[in-house]
Amino acid sequence: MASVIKIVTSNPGKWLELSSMLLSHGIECVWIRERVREVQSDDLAEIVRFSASEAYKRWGEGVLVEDSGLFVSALEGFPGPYSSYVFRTIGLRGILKLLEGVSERGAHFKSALCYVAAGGEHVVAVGEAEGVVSDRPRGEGGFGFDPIFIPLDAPDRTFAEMTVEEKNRYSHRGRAVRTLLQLLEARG
Ligand code: ITT
Repeated sequence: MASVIKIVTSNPGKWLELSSMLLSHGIECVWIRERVREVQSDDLAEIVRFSASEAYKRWGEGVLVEDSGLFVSALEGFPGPYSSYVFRTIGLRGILKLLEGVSERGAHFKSALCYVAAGGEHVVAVGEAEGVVSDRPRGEGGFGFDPIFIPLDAPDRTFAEMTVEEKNRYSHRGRAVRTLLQLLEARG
């Protein structure tokens, strides 16, 4: 593993969560605050592999890229890979509106991480968090859809009502990071 991981994301919330987790494992991080080109796909792992290759071309080994999204069951998995765009356009209110009167509120977040190791080898790890969409936004923390997502593992609060450390314990991103670290440790 490179001595410093270069986290490439335009999203400050992702940077905060990824870097605080890695730092708690003694791994130093730098933030490359850029949006990398994304390929269109329904498969987050495919999207993140492509973005990681783009990041590797520009910044070399040690880059870490993440692609994530919210998949709402009653909406057939929408917004999924389009979460970033949907958040910027119809936002939380738009998702709540689409679910008005819908009792089946199940949803999950997915995160796919790709780290590019020495020689350009891509290491991919994924994580998921199951939960439900709340009926109104709650909490000030986190980012994106956090105020309307209640994880099954801590069903009394939305992600936006948790500290960064708590959210990392239950989140898709936290799970993906823990898997990535196991994969990197196994490689030595
Ligand atoms: P980069 O591509 O630059 O990393 P981005 O925000 O555009 O930033 P994505 O394309 O992966 O990243 O979009 C993910 C979107 O999904 C994100 O903008 C949020 O709207 C939503 N999302 C992902 N993880 C989330 C989380 O932990 N909490 C709330 N919303 C999340």
